[in-house]
Amino acid sequence: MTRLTADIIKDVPSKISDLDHELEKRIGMNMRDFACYAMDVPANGIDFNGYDVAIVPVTSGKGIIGGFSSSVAAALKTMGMRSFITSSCDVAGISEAFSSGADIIFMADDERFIALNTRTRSFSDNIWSTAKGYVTALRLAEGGLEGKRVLVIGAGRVGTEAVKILRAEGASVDVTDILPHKAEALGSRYDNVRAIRDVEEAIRNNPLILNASPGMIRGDLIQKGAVISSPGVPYAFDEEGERRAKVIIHDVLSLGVAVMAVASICLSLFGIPADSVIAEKGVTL
Ligand code: PYL
Repeated sequence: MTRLTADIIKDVPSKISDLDHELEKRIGMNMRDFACYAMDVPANGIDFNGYDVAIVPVTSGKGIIGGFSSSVAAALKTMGMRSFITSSCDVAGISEAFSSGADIIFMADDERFIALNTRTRSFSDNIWSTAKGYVTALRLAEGGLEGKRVLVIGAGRVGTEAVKILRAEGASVDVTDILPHKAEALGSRYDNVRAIRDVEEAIRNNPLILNASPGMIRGDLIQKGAVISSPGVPYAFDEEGERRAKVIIHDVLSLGVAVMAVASICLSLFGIPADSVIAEKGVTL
């Protein structure tokens, strides 16, 4: 997964309500209701205001990303949760979150970004939640994925989870990656999944695309009326692509965070990472 930069996320806190309104305009749901929909939770099934959520800055590895914690906090606040950023980082920050009675703790190092529910000891993961959110957005924009073929660009961690979730929704998947062996591994592991080497041909032939890659996508390859769901960072499309596509769904962090928040609340799997369980078993709530 591409590491975010302060520059990529600099506008998230100030633009979060615009994103929420944009989402509502495009798919008829705000971020909170969309995340509930993605997790099969009744829209009014969670009292979001009843949750104190801590975000703990983590200094390990490549260190803190300027604006990351405040972007997460802004997304959660937009959902109606009481979010705060701990004044301490790392273990001190986790202990601060616990002693302040946080119900959920969001924290990310360079490997994983999780939301740990201190009440139920379940946790959700950003990789799976992002894939779940963007497959759901594609389904909504397309009006259903059962029996359809979807092109997944990028067989990294988000793309791989998206392949699993798309299959669980009854779609057939073409998957391509700059490293062909990664797509071929998925093609040989799952039926209804084909590894495609020629990405340009694949984009020309597929009107349904989930882009989970960090690369730019040439607009002249995109079919007119294509429906594109794109968690890939940075934003991958040029003006021609925006002209041709019917819709391109993209944001840099908030949709995944919103699904993480709902997934951490509604999952009570004791210490089992929701991503590996749900994606494999297609567990519905
Ligand atoms: C979770 C994001 C989504 C895309 N790439 C992932 C990423 O950038 N991960 C690294 C997050 C590091 C956060 C840093 C901090 O500010 O607490 N440890």
